Amino acid sequence: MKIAILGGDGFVGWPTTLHLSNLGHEVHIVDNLSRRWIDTELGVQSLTPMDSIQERCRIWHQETGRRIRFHLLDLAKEYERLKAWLADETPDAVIHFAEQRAAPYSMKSDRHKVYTVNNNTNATHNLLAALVETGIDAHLVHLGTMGVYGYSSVGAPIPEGYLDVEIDTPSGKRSQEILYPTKPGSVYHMTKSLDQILFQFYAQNDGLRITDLHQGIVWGTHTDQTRRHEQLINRFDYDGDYGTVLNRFLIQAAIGYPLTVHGTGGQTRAFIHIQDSVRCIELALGDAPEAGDRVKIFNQMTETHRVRDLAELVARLSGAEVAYLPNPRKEAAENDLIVKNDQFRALGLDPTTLADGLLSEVVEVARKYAHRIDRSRVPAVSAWTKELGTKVDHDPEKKGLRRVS
Ligand code: NAD
Ligand code: USQ
Repeated sequence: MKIAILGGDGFVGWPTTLHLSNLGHEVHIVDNLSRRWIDTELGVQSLTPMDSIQERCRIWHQETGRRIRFHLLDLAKEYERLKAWLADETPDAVIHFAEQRAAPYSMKSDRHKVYTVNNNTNATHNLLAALVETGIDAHLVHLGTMGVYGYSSVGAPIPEGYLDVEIDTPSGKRSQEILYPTKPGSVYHMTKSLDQILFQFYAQNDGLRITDLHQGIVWGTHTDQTRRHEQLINRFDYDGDYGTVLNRFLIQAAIGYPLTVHGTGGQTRAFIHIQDSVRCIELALGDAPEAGDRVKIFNQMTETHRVRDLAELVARLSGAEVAYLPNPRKEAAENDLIVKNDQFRALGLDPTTLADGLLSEVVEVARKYAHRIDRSRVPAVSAWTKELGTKVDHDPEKKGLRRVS
């Protein structure tokens, strides 16, 4: 297949690119490199040293003889170029990762909220409009999030996107299938909820073939392909905005930094290892909907964990301290989470779990590159409300704040 990977320079996009190229597909990356610019804005860098995207593609070619093409294009701002590119290249599938994906970054300030909504909503809508206009019959696979469902404990498993409801009508009860109600917890997660509606409309109105993957928190760093050469290494975010919880705990353990649990750590979240994430995308590509079908929605996660249990697990493995900090986010202090992931299991996904020894692999990577870590960038300082931001200090290394379990 000829596959366009929008956002292919990112944390999930790059290993997906290599995985699909390795399987023999013709892969094209489209990216505006905004994620690299955001690192500059925030004054942080990936834990792992990343080469330019052109150099990464050159190394892959040298290693495997396979070519990956890179195209510098902003999906949100360059509609006409995007349309022309799709018309010229006519990919069989388009994988859409190209959005601003950090909840804390999206809540940093009004400017960051506006940027995240403009970037994500325009990127998705421009892509949909261009697919219709060019008339190419590409399967669109979007990386959505488990976070669209929200984190209230409903006591029932979260289905894969759709919910059957019964409505009382004057002529009796009628059943209807609806999109599972959204309850986003950040401006970023809200944009993913908006994406869902855009997909629903374009699938029903124009017959676009769309798969939306509601992914949990991705952890780990290496995949089989990024291990092949030092310069193919994946990015690894550890800072308070882009670092996600388990990867943060693992690098914190590696550098002797207290594990930064927000609040009581009672938040339960869905997780998936990066190797499984790329495999799921491969499986979704092979299971495309037909024109006229509803949007196909998968829950792309393999296990759920409570944040404090993860911290305790990492502390046991590494001897790290655990710091319970004031929570900069507005979120439920405690929630349960049961998620259905039957579709990927039926397609053959064999989950990699936390127990598979990969936790120590991340700690080793972090130890190797520990000299690149700026400890002052570890605290999560983006607050969901002004009140949460000004009242508390989130740095566990500051004297008097640390409460160790
Ligand atoms: P990332 O920030 O590392 O990568 C996103 C890539 O998209 C970057 O290379 C960025 O430069 C590019 N991009 C952003 N806006 C663009 C635009 N307007 N035009 C062109 N390129 C643009 O993010 P990631 O962690 O790889 O996540 C990829 C996708 O998966 C995101 O959509 C995210 O919402 C979703 N997701 C990620 C996780 C996770 O834990 N990382 C979990 C669930 C879902
Ligand atoms: N948390 C801590 N300590 C930390 C960092 C986070 O306790 O140092 C807590 C947060 O308060 C939150 C939970 O851990 O309760 C998860 O936070 P996170 O930053 O790991 O994940 P989140 O903000 O939800 O976002 C990440 C990705 C996003 C993706 C989402 C999937 O950045 O792109 O959509 O995971 S999900 O969480 O399933 O919605």
